[in-house]
Amino acid sequence: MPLSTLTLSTLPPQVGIPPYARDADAPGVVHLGLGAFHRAHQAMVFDQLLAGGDTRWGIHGVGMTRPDLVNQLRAQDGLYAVRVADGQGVRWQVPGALWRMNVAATERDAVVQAMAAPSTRWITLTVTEKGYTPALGQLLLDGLRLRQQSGLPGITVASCDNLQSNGHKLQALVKAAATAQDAELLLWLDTHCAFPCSMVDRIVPAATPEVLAAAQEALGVQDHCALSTEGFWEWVIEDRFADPTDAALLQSAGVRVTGDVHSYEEAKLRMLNGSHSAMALMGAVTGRPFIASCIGEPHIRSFVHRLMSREVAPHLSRSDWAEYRDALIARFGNPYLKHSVHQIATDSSQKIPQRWPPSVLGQIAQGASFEHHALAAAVFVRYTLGVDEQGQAYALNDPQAESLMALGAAQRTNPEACVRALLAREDLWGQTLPSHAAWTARVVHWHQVVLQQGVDAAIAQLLATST
Ligand code: CS2
Repeated sequence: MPLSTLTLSTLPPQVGIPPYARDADAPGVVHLGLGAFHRAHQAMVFDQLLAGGDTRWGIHGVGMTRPDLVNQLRAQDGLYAVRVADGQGVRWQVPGALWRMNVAATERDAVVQAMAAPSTRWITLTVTEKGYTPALGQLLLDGLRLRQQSGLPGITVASCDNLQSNGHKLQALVKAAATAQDAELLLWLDTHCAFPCSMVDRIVPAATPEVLAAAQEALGVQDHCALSTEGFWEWVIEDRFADPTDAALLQSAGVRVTGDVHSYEEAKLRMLNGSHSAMALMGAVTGRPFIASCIGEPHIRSFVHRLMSREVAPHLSRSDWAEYRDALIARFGNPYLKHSVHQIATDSSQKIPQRWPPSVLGQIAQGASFEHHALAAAVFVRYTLGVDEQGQAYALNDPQAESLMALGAAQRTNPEACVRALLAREDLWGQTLPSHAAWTARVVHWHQVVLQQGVDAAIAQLLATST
């Protein structure tokens, strides 16, 4: 018997279950992007609000492309277990906030209707960096147009992806989908809808067979959608809501509502995500499977510590960065999180621009060293070979995979030209770095060391210097 409404009452008493009716009301939130992150982060915040008696936070979840996940969740009535585990302990919880589900690719009309449902008050999004396409803008605009035409109130549309100024980017994307006939709709969007920026944080790896087996053991029933995460979570959101009373409600559930999301966003993108990408690429090339296996190596731990302290922190507006750094290093080492380096290396072409260039440019402006980022960039170039240092082949899972591999293929025969070609790409590095001779020279240098002596030796060499 799988986990479902029917089997919920059979779960052992130590498993947390929703203490509220899950079918009495219509969902108040439409969420786009039903991946692991949302289900173990926001869905658990909304679960708390529902548990507090506010029935407006049920989720109409939308998988963007994958019918398999939505089908599995439907078969379990939107229920799944989350293992929350770290040095503080291990507990299992079944959040109950996911009430309805659709797939945008095959059930677009149902998604548009959901956005325009009278009960809907929020649209939230975790569609990943590459999801911010004109098609997404059009989907949202169609839903919002239907709302406006039906005379319904405006809503809050909150991007929760790892993009700087995500709310502004989303608002611009939605508006860009409008045509000359939409003047009234645009006015309505500006006056009645809110697009707050937000920073979300919780490490939620894609589920592994080990987690599914642990779920079966803990629940006594099968759960095909179980997830594993850490105790830590953070959601910082700009105080800009269609319904201003939502601010206090979210705060009551532990969300930080502030006028200054920017300092949290930049610290998280460059410290956490920036280190993640560097470790993921190092792990992929050296054959270390998980982030915990990387940070468990003293030389990689020192590299990450120095990357954050010397090259990222000087440009952050958040002043408590030293505690933040130490907390991150502890989180990366969480042994319960089997966070695959290849999962994080996925879509690197879309992630690097947010994560590395701002710190490199900051260092350049101060005449300071950017060696750690240069080494990380060199490892990225090495990663495009598609084979690790043990000779094991791996796939590049990236919308730019083909062009990256085509450029990277020449690195054994003509390494310098290959690095130059990859560093010339403005879509990855922005407008300034591609023409920065010293940056290019240092990446070329580290790439040579990586090719000739391997990633570990390159890291050791960098650590032996004081830069
Ligand atoms: C990771 C993030 O996959 C990745 O790119 O860096 O998913 C990271 O785990 C989250 O942003 C943590 O909040």
